[in-house]
Amino acid sequence: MQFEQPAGYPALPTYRAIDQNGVAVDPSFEPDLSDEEVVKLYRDMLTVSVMDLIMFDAQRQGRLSFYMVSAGEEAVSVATASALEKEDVRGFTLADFMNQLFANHKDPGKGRNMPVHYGSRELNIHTISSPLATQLPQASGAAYALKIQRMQDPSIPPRVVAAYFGEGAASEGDFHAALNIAATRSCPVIFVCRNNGYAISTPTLEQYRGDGIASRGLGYGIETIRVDGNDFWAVREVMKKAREIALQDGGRPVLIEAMTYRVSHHSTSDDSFAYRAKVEVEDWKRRDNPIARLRKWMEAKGCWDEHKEKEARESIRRDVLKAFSEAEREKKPPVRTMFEDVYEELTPDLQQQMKELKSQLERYPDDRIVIAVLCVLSIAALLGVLGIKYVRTATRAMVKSREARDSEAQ
Ligand SMILES: Cc1ncc(C[n+]2csc(CCOP(=O)(O)OP(=O)(O)O)c2C)c(N)n1
Ligand SMILES: [Mg+2]
Repeated sequence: MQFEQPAGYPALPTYRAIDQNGVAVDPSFEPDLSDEEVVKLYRDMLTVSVMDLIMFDAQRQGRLSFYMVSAGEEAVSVATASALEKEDVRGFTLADFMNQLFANHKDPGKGRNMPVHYGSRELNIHTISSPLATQLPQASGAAYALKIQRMQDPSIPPRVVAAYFGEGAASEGDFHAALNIAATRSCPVIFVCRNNGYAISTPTLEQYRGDGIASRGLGYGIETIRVDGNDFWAVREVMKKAREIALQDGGRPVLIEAMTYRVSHHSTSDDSFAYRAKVEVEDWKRRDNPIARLRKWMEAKGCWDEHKEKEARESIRRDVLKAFSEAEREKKPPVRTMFEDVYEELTPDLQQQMKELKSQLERYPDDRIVIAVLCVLSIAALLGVLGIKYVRTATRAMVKSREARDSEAQ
């Protein structure tokens, strides 16, 4: 009799196509994109990163309530999406991002969700939801539906579901339920785990004792791969293959664990230097970064240089700022939409709540004015306090110097 020891098994390998210097390390790796196509995807990664910097600052200026950046993880999203079919997810524009962030009337969610909870019915993007891992059983269910649809009507083009989550979300029960049902029902779903080292303040060391998230896929009988998430080419190759596998034999689930590092704070509500050293982040930034890595590969190939980089960053910045100010100027959705779309007709209690909200808004037509007045009053009060203090100090000094003069004269 022998108990199996986790330590007796080697860690699952990590697939890489190019190294930190942009040099190919997989001898079988052949880029499948033209120079123009790679440049387009590189610009997509730059766009994410430029938009992140601008929107993080915009949150700090109070122009939106919340934001989350993707710094360090740009390759996972852009490269995986690039390997999906056009009909699946591609085509979400800067205007779409901004309309959601500013919760204006062009946001398909009608401003009812927190910023960064994007979604699009037209592009088959299920709206992001905050409760961790709830999307995973939904993804298995959606994939099962796609499978049955095709069984009933083979003329429907084959499609897969891609579900994204962090390694922290993989601690939820929903993760396990989703993998098990996808495996037993053979659903065409690709689970993409971004292992970025942290679940807000909890480092992976405190999240699990096994071999990351990938080892769990094998436990459920799912084809699994671990990939270097900072390697654009490796992630793209892996996702292409995963799509192929997911569509085999009428449907099969796949698990991808993309190893990366969360360079930024978790969100605008987090200060990561309260739980990790600045030097750790600086080290990562210097050592490896998905954007810098693809850039090195493109430069070595001769399709990119310093001048193009500068031009690209400037034009992306202009595009982001244009979309930003257009979305910020748009009207907000009507108040009534806050109460609609759950029931076919508004229930009496919802009608009552809507009436109360409307009367509050009529009483306080623009709470921003109230806040502005309060700010002015507090500044005035502060100046007043400082002023009184200054007058007191100056008076004391004058009295003292007069006393000194008088005593000298005496
Ligand atoms: C069910 C649930 N529990 C807790 C939270 C609070 N929460 C939001 S994000 C997060 C960490 C998620 O970490 P991870 O899945 O690794 O994703 P990352 O933020 O690193 O991309 C937590 C605990 C939540 N949103 N939902
Ligand atoms: Mg994480």
